[in-house]
Amino acid sequence: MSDRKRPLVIVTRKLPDVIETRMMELFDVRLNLDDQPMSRQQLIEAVGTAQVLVPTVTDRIDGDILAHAGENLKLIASFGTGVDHIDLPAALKRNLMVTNTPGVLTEDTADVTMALILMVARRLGEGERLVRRAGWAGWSPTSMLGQRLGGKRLGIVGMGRIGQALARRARGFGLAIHYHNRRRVLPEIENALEATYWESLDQMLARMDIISVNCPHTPATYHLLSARRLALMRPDAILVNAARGEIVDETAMTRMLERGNLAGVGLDVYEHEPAINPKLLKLENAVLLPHLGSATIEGRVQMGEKVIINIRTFVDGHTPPDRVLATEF
Ligand code: 8YV
Repeated sequence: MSDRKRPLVIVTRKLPDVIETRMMELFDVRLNLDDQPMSRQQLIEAVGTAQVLVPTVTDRIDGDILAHAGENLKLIASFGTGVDHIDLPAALKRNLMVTNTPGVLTEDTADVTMALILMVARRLGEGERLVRRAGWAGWSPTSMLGQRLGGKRLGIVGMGRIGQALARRARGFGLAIHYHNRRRVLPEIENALEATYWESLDQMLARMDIISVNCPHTPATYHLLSARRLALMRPDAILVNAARGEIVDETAMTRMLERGNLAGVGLDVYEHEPAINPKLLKLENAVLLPHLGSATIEGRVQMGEKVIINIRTFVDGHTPPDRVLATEF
């Protein structure tokens, strides 16, 4: 068995070179250089051998996989902030520590969320496609008119780090900030953002021009935007989601778009990633991105550094800084 300071660490996907090199220096590490996602069987073998597993959002670490965890496995140091791909109660039952990488992808994800809002409201994806297929006949006073952002109301569902970072950006575009959250945020944050709190999500949905989903996916937020709640939105409203696909009922949302009951959607995440509802692909008023929220070189390196710090702190016998508590989810 490897010594305590050089634990056997199995990484499920290719990480930035600089992170992999540092892991080689510090740990007895098994990398995945060709970046092929691991099969269930490979994941079972990995949890049966490793002391530390480093998964990503594309690995489903469910109870069945964890039932194969070997005695050596002590830590799941996930590369990413969301932990909905890990069965936390099952991990807790096996006394496994779970860590994530919060904070370092906040600004990047807020940037992409703001970009989605702009793309949908101003029809930028549609315009780009028009130019590429040589369909642009030249400027016209009345073609491709979108909606002005300034003066509209943005309702943020989930006012955590990313929700607040989005609010700061949105204010610069002249949007009024509204939000719904499990807990009301501190008065100084509300004041700085001039944000209006809605205890009732239903009431907020019915009154906003734009809704942005920025909460984590947990059993409590699965289909939070259900068919019933989506139907409360105004037909001229826009919905964007850069959090998790499972929070929105994708089938109901697609039907509403098809019927003109929603003006447009901007999505960076999907209910059954990487599969996308084929009907969405046909809709001009849907902006579809491939889960790019945290996809910056700087962000991915910082995420890797957090993974290393969590592992090192843990093997040194301390509580890692980004310990995930099952009670928070
Ligand atoms: C990450 C994300 O890239 O961190 C998250 O929760 O959704 C993404 O931006 C991904 O999770 C990496 O595992």
